[in-house]
Amino acid sequence: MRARAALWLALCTAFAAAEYVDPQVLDACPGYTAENVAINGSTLTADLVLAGTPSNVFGNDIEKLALEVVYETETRIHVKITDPSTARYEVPETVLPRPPASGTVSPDSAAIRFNYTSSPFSFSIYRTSTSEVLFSTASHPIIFEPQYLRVKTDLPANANIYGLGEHTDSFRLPTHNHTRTFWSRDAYGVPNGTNLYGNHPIYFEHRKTGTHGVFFLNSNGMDIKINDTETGDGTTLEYNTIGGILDFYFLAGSETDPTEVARQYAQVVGTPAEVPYWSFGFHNCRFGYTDFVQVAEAITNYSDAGIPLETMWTDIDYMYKRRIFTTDPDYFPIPRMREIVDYLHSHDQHYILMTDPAVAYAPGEGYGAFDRGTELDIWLKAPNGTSPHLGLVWPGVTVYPDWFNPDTQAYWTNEFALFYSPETGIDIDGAWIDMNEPSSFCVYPCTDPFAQAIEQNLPPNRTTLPPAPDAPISHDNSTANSTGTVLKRQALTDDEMLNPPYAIDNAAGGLSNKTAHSDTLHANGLVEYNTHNLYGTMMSVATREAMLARRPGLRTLIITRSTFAGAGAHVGKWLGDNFADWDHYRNSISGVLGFASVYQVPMVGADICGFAQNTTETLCARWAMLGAFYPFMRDHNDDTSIPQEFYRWPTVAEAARNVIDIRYRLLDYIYTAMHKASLDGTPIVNPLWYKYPRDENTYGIDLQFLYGDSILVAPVTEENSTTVDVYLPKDTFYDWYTLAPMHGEGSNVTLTNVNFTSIPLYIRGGAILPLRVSGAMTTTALRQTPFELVIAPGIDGCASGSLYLDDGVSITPATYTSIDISYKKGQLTVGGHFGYLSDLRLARVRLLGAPHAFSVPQVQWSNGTSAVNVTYDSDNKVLDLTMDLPLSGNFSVQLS
Ligand code: MIG
Repeated sequence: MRARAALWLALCTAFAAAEYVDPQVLDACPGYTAENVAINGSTLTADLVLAGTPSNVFGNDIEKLALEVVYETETRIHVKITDPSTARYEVPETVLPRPPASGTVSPDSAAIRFNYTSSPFSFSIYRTSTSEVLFSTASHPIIFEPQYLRVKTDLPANANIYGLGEHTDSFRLPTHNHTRTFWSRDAYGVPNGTNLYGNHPIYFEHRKTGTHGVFFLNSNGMDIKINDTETGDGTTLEYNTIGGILDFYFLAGSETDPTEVARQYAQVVGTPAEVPYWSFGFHNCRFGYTDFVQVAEAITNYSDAGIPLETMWTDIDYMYKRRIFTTDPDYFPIPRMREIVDYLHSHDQHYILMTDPAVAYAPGEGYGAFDRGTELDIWLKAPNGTSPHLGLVWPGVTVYPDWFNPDTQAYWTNEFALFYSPETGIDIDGAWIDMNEPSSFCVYPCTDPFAQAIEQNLPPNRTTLPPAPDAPISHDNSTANSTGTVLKRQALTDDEMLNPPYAIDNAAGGLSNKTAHSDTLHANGLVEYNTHNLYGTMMSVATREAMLARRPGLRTLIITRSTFAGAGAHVGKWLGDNFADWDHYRNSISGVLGFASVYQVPMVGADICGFAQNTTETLCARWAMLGAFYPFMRDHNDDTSIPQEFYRWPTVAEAARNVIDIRYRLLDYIYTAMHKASLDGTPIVNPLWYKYPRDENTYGIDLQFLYGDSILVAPVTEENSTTVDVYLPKDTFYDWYTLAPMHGEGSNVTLTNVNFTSIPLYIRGGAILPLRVSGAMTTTALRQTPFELVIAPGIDGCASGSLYLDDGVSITPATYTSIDISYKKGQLTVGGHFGYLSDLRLARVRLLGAPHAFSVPQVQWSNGTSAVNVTYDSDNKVLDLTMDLPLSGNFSVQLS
């Protein structure tokens, strides 16, 4: 063994600067020794001193590191390893504020604990109650070099790992030779196994004994590799990042409730932003509405087809020469656009336009958005520090706002105020932000034929690029660390930033391909190399500010393409350019689960019916129905694909009418879930295993999911099929349509004859659903309809639910209603705070699984009594009470 280790150590050095290094080589690197270990209350510090000959795998090993471990809460440990002699880049607090620690936590009372060995240094995190090791670097030395940092843990065989996205792979990640790469990318077709638009270096690991989380707070390019151990008796997970520091948050989660870890993660990255009630309505978009008439026609056609359209969207087609903050005077003239918006608003509908970050480079052309930004000097800079960094996007040569520049917010807010002015511009209700990886059409160094072709198509006066930048300036400057010591900031040369020694597995190739070049400069001495993955989230924050400035005090809907950890606190997200095929229909579920149940970005959905390529009637029908259970429901497609509005085919139209009716009846249920999410991060969409954590059959399920806590959605998943195997855990369920009870046996139930206008849905036993009695054509009309309570008792005969309602638009509503509803031993009890009262009425109560009819002639109401009509459906065991009561105070009623 020893001889073998020595051999690997020798090889370790020899492999310097290789692109691929055998894992065993890295494991044979010397690692560190912990010295001067000091424990002070909830904090442990130590020096980590390089042990033995440097390995210098991808640069020189840093000789001395600083370790700091803090028990921040009873369920969270923060482990940070830095270079005490250099101010290395860290994700700025302005982008991701760090969570406060809750006073002094005694390690003795913590749910997870930190353990270490000094020589060679390694650390582990274990669950206090069971002593189970959750994370351990033992036998995998830490490597810390200027542009290569590595940490590796052992995990159980076939570990159940979820997260590490954005991705289109299975929700439970493969554990065999699987690499997740983090580098925001304009990822047309969203291929499996590649880096996409968003970066969320968080995973949840589930074991029968509990669920915990590990968040690696690092925005640099990285590969996270998951693989079997050589002997196959375990899994390893290895972080390989090309910058920043080692900064981990370990989340204890819980032994019994997997959603606990989601809430703990929300404490770190922020709880989701609340969205307007209307944003849960149905949205329609397409790239390729070539003039305002087509937009108007789509609005009318939806109405004629009786399909509720809540929000109409328009893509970059509206822009003049595809320049942001302009409209094409011939095809999308402002007066006509304003008529469309007025029409929508007067029909309680909404409108959203796309805004890209890239601004056309147009000196001397009187293009305000370019001129004002130039005046403020807010563009990303070329390495010379003075000329703007130029990319190539839809309008041709472009510059990009630098969100780190202190003047950029004012610029962006002003552009939104001007162009989206209610008085003179287009009065949008939400924003759609795209291309914010940031995307560019160029492959570095931007001389490829595609780029040239676009350049040749540039309008007059824009046929030449500005002169090449002067000699690079030094990025070297100084900054003070938290202890006030002035440290020299880590300085990388352009070449080091363009071609780092460790090449991450970016599907676009080099770091600078199809995006801002990695040696591009931001304000405050920051470089794209470090901050690339933050661009979309920073644009999100700036856009939210700009929207809030237009309509102070009102929530908005912002949907972004690129995200980083924490984005959900500001915006929602769509899953980018999928294909109109069954694979993408299927993998949209794991995409939605990732964002809604792990990343804390619950307002999420994929392009329904598929973005690129031509959809089909049956795919679109199935997808309309699946998409009704994405939190964000939008039909969108590409300009080169056939039109796919829901009214284009009879089957799709009928499917859409059916399912939007169901979605709208459930709207207050999901709105209530969203409100709870905004308070504490409880997921609004759940994988089955969140609710059945001991049932191993559920761990890999990602073709079924729970909308909210209690609606099991089980779409047909195969082309042209009318059959689906639905896994029902051992529990009571009720068929959504007949309301008949079914006993789940922990096995598949095969459904046949699922026609193309319906989707299998089940209510989980134990739930009380606050439903609207019927759907409506707009969410405004929906809010006028009365409520129905559906009581679905669980195995123990009990059920509970809740309802939250407010004006649906205010960030701080003046009044709200928040009630708990419970059912036990035949008694239904409704109680809570009844502040928001506008027309809330109760029209119906249905008790499912009722063994026989009861006679309930009166409901005892706090302010009186009301007659009720009672019927009983003995086939489906449904006791049905109808009434008309104000929902304005506590009440209870005995149903047996
Ligand atoms: O280069 O605005 O993902 O939804 O329709 C493509 C046009 C730019 C990509 C977005 C897509 C949008 C399209 N955009």
